[in-house]
Amino acid sequence: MEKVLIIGAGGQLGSELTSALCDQHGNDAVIASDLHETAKSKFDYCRFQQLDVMDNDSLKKLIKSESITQIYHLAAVLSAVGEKKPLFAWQLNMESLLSILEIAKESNLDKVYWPSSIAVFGPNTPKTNTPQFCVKEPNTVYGISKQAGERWCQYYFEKYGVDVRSLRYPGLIGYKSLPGGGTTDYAVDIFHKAIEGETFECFLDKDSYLPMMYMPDAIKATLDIMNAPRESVKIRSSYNLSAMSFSPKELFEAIQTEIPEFSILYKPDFRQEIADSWPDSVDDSHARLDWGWNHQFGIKEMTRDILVNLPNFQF
Ligand code: AKB
Repeated sequence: MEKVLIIGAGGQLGSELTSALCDQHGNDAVIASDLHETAKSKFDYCRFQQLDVMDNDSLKKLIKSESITQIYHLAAVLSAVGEKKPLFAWQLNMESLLSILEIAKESNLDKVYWPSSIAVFGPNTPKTNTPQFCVKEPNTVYGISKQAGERWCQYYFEKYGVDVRSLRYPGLIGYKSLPGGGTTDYAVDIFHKAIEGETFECFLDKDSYLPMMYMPDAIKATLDIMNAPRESVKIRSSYNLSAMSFSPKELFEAIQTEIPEFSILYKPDFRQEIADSWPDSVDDSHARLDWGWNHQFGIKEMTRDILVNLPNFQF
């Protein structure tokens, strides 16, 4: 029987992935963990353990005492916060990954999941339909840590057989929890302002195209790659993953179709430079070919789904 530990479960992705993993493995087979004890309130359906991923002894003890077989390591400092606290971001993002890879090697864990990001790409990367294999040269600390992390994942797979799997997520958009500290966060915040009847101040320029994905697609992709046979997962750094690309103006217009009185102001800040260094769109044909990835949501379907569900959601 699998026993699954989610690290950083209280975050945007973890909050939704945890319940999907409970559906798959059963509530008793999943432990949600987070640095913040307050995250516990999100997990009344499964076990919760307060855990600092940088506390190696506690991490090892938990994995041993609970006979953990799979880890989803989601704790990270994202791009915008990373630029404010570069050394902290590097330390957290790298040390936590390395200690989990070491534990996976020593304890023969079945599988490890670790998210990468479109942030691995940089200003010298081809911007449109960015290929899986190309020049990267990220210029944010977050991107540098994700690129280095990808190399370590591949290294641990090749040298020690650690079955680590990874996706380069685009900006993730969900309505069930708020994101924290990313450059693509505007695409979540905008829905809250639209529902509240407020003008939205966008920190990116109206034409900043970025790859994006609705959360149900991100959850599906994560489960799909983790459930794929070992030999189908041919890329052991991280897979490009794509669903849609849009600009703030296009998202605003999609929302305005449903809420005609909605208004927006564009006030680009330091995050504009980060967005400018990332691709407009990515080519995810390897994921589609190797383990059958297919997305479901485009901008229209996502916008309607969020606007129907968001007002009923209790945070
Ligand atoms: C961020 O904006 O930092 C993240 C990401 C694209 O990885 N959402």
